[in-house]
Amino acid sequence: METTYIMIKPDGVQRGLVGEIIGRFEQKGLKLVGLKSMVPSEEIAAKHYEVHKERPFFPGLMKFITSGPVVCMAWSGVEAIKVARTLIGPTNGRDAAPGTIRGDFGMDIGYNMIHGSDAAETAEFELGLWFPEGTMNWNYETQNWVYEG
Ligand code: IDP
Ligand code: MG
Repeated sequence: METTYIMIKPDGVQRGLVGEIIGRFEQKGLKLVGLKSMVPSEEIAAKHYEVHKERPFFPGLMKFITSGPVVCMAWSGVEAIKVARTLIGPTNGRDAAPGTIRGDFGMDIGYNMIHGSDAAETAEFELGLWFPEGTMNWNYETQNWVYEG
């Protein structure tokens, strides 16, 4: 079991896609272990995107991410990090296949509606950053019908 950090970005909230996006993770069979909404501070946004700080798009990315509410989520499951990235699709919505979130709803590289951790170490870092209070431990009864073994 893995837990991944997923975040609906301000464009996803502004466009009324919160329910649609959460529904896709839920229907896939992932388990929701954290959910909240906030307007990110400059500080948390800069830490989250620290790896991109030298990139030309960084100032625009900071302005975008701090511009309004985001929805912060933690989802668990077998290989949850990879599964979530597959549901999300590639960075540029114009390259993303139909059926993926970015492929179905996006036309842009920056405004791509959603973030998903890309590896185990980044998931751990991002979950600690956005959910310092920790995530929920609950008995997901449906799991017995999602996984055979
Ligand atoms: P990812 O979200 O698919 O993992 P990253 O390369 O990690 O993509 O980039 C982080 C975020 O920075 C992207 O989701 C997107 O919002 C933004 N971004 C990445 N590349 C560009 C770009 O070339 N122009 C504008 N924004 C970008
Ligand atoms: Mg990334």
